[in-house]
Amino acid sequence: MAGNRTFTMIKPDAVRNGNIGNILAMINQAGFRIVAMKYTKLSPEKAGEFYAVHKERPFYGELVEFMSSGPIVAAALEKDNAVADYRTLSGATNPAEAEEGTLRALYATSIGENAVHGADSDENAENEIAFHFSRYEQF
Ligand code: 3AN
Repeated sequence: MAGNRTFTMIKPDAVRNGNIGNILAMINQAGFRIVAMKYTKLSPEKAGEFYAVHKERPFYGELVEFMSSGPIVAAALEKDNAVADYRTLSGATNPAEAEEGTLRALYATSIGENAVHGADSDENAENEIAFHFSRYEQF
């Protein structure tokens, strides 16, 4: 059965470019309910821990540096089929390949600075939500 929660971050590039409001509006219009949300900044240590699965990838250092370069918005979202539907709303990792009208087609600038993160499985969504939010911050 498809899970009903996913985890997203509005990344430092989208925050710097003034797109928090536009992205949250699209998230709401797509039918997601906000379960938890915070405006925060990841330390390099926290960003490294969050992306530990990518440790061996050549872009890991760049990714950690970018994700800790400025504030982000972290949020837990609820909807039927949340993980897959949020990845559809986000578009391809590389904005050049992202479908028209998706968050990344509209707001991402490159494969590294690609506006939003979206969990890639129900299990990772739960872990990522728990990484950022206590039980008392989820409504
Ligand atoms: P997605 O975020 O679409 O699930 P992943 O899991 O392949 O994509 O990559 C995680 C993050 O790593 C991406 N959001 C992107 O910021 C970064 N990334 C992926 N591929 C590259 C790359 N070739 N160069 C720089 N950064 C990358």
